[in-house]
Amino acid sequence: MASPIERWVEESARLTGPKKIEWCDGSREQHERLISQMLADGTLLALNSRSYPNCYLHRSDPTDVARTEQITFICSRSQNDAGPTNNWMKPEDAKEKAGALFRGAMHGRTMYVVPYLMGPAASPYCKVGVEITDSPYVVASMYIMARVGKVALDRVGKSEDFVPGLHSLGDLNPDRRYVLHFPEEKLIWSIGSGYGGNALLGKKCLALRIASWMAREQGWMAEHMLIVGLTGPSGKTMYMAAAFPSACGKTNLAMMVSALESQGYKVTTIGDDISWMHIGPDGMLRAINPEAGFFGVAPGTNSKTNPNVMAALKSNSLFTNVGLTPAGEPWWEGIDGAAPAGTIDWLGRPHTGGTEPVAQANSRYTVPAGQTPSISPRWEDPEGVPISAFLFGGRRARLAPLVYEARNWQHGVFVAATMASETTAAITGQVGVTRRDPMAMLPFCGYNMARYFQHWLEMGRRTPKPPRIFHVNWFRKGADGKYLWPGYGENVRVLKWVMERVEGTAAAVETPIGLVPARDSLTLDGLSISPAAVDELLRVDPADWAAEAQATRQFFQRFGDSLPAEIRQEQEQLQERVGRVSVPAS
Ligand code: OXD
Ligand code: MN
Repeated sequence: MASPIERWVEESARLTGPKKIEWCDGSREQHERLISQMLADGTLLALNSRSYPNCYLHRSDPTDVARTEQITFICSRSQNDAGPTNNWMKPEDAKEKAGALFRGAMHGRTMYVVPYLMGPAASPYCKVGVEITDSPYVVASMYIMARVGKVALDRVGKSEDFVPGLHSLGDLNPDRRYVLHFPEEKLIWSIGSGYGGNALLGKKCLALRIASWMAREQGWMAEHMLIVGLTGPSGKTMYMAAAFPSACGKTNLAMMVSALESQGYKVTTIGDDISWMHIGPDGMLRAINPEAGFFGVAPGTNSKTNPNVMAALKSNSLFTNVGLTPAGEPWWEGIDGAAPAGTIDWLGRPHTGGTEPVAQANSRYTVPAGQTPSISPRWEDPEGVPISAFLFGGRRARLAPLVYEARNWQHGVFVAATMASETTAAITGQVGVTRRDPMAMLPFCGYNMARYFQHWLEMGRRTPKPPRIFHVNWFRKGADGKYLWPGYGENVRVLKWVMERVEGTAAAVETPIGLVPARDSLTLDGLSISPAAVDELLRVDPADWAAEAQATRQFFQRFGDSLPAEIRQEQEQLQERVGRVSVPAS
């Protein structure tokens, strides 16, 4: 008798009408065959086999280069379950609309069936997904980003315990592009895009949107967080998870080379994008990285901003929409060195040296996680690593100090829920617009965010030893408009302060927004920074915070009465505290 997976594959084949069906077993031969096929038909170009062995360049359709939030929907039965921050469509309407597009969409194409695991195979917390796709590039990417093939089929057996995801490139027309999540059925449908976040269904669709819904039902957490370990001179490692909106340096922080290595502080990487956390038998939150690779933004990546990933991406990697040098090597804006004469841009045209970028702004590398020299020996620990601290942050040119600690869990949830980042010209063309992005989950929370805040509050109550919560801001600027903090490897100084707060050895000063480092509790030796800059980095301006409190109050109005009372209470407290300070002394 056919298994549930086989039945779903048959049903999908009846809908999409492929010329053949190929099951992906995760074997090397199958992978190599797929690569040869893509080299032959131009889907991939081989890079220099000496300097970039087993690396390939893919150029996507020029209209299909980024995640598209406007066509991403949560298709829950009730609109209220999707909440005010998600696009919503009735499940029947979504099936009808996208079903019409899927009908016959794979005509003349091969349908690949990709069973995959999110999470280490030995972990009780990993989940099985099965992606059906007509894009061999998606299959090759899934081979890097997830554990593919037999390992997943063995896990699911004849059970129904898998998340099905149906994907087709369709005709790549942006008007016929949908990314649909049916959380009650744990089903994903994606059509019309071959781009990472829309098409690699294990990542944002399963590991965040569907998983966040499951996590709330089952009492765990699926978060848009990197996971790092900080090892101190004693040899003991403390693990932290951090959430930042895109373009705030998550991947770079995850793979940072510590500026304090000579003092015995070293950073190791467990994950750069997603963290699944369960309450462990020791009472701590235990985090696994459900992914097996890094899908990072290429522009700006170089041997200063991220030497570890630069070393990792020298083999077995895919590059999407980057430039190509005459030596057959990838090139992007901000990589070490200028573009050599004869470089071809991401559209395949000779680069003329004009203002047109060589690499698309959202061009990517896809790299096996195990290849980064900074990978933690525990990155595949089946039980996960114990998390001692959460870090939240964004780009705030003026408002937020370098680091501050929340007074307690409830306050920390408020700090995370009010997280925001100011846009940069590179992203939107509109500089300095503040975007609220609670927990960096706005585009990824698969249900009503008011309930998500409630889930956070409950997880804090249920976790005997919850992580301490911090807010960081690497992007504060001085009056001259220049960054006050050097960032990158120097950020370890902030991680060290966090570690020492958890251990109870670092001093902090109470302010209306939380606990800011006492002036001499930060390790600044070896860093050339003026005392005035440090004061400015740690300053809390009540007038700015009063304006911020107004803005967050307005943001929360979207959630109406569903906003948890605790968040409302924290909001009122902030307003009261900053108000109190700003009253001039009589
Ligand atoms: C990503 C994102 O690609 O957050 O990781 O958009
Ligand atoms: Mn991300």
